[in-house]
Amino acid sequence: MAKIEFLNLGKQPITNNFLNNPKPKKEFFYNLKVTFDEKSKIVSLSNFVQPEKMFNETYAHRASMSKTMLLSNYKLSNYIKKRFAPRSILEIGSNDGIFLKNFNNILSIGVEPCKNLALITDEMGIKTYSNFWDINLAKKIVNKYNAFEFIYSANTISHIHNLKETISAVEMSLSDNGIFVIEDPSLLEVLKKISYDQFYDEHAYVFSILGIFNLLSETELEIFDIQKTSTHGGSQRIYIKKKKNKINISQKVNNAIKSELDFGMSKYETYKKFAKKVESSKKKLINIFENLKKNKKKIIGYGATYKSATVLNYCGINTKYIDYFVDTTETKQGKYTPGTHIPIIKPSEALDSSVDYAFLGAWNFKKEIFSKEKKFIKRGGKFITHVPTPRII
Ligand code: DWN
Repeated sequence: MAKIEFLNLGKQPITNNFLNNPKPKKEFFYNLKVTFDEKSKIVSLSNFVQPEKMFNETYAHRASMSKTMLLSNYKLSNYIKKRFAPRSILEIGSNDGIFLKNFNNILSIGVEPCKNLALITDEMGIKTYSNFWDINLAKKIVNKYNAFEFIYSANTISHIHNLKETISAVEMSLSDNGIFVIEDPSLLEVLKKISYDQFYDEHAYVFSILGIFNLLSETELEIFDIQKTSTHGGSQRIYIKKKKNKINISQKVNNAIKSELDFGMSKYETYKKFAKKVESSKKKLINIFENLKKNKKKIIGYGATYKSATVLNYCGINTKYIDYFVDTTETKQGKYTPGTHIPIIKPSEALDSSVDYAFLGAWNFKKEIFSKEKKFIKRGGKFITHVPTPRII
């Protein structure tokens, strides 16, 4: 059985490479292709980009920039306290502390390779290791603090290339009754929503439950519960325990696997069909931009997300179509989007009366954005989205 390529999204930049200059002398590009492994059912990028090129001290994404994410992390932390009452927590990929800051009364340790982010949580008083997660780091941390009762990792395990080592490092860091929770975008949702922008340099994997189930089958870990969440356009929270821990396994696990099998996610043809839909999505989106530009409409981008780099570069949407992007993240403001070199500005200057349309780079925060931009909507301003199908709203 083999790994088979099913999607080619063309030349793509490093999504974190927000540029200081609209005409950079040098910019790194790679060919973004996506592969299905017929044996493990895992979907991954065909070629991984060197981690140090992506995750370093210039990392721009701050999870706390959205009210939706702040609330979601607050609610989750309360739920974890109630359901598991852990006395120690390790977070792999702690970003700016959006999750760990809710646990100030118990031992909380962060792991965050991006030094600028690790500094933020260190300053909050949360001991943070600014390293990549691997066996050596796990050994070091466990030697110092013992095994953890709760390990959490949101939007990070899908970013780490060596899955087997990642899981072994978790196995050695988790106490026998410990709980490991991972949260990442759901592959089923990507296939349903044609949200092909979940594929980019950092997303080495987009996980199915099936893939994680197969990955864990050779380890001492197993899935015992699953929650679907609406964050990041449709994610899944997978609850994992050691096999020797006798917590009941929820029926939701079998149900989720059945839904994926019913959707055809164990078959290559399903992914090939998805690739055809991606091509058609590209044509439709370009058409929308072309028509609006013919009619001299002013279009801006809303949310200079990492995801949007895939759409913009794949569809060739650049300054010919979009005047600028607006983004609340200070470290992105004053810079230019990777590959397409569109200026990024701060919200106070963005949606003036000259703007007719805003392309939703942050389509996953549509609700939050719509409620914030009532004035723009009231005066006839419209949004463009490519999910689930390119259209004007
Ligand atoms: O996995 C990853 C996710 C969790 O975060 C990383 N690999 C990188 C990053 O991906 P992203 O950029 O696609 O994530 P978001 O959370 O969809 O980014 C939203 C962006 O939109 C932020 O830059 C903030 C911005 N934003 C805004 O300008 N106004 C967001 C909201 C809600 C707003 O009102």
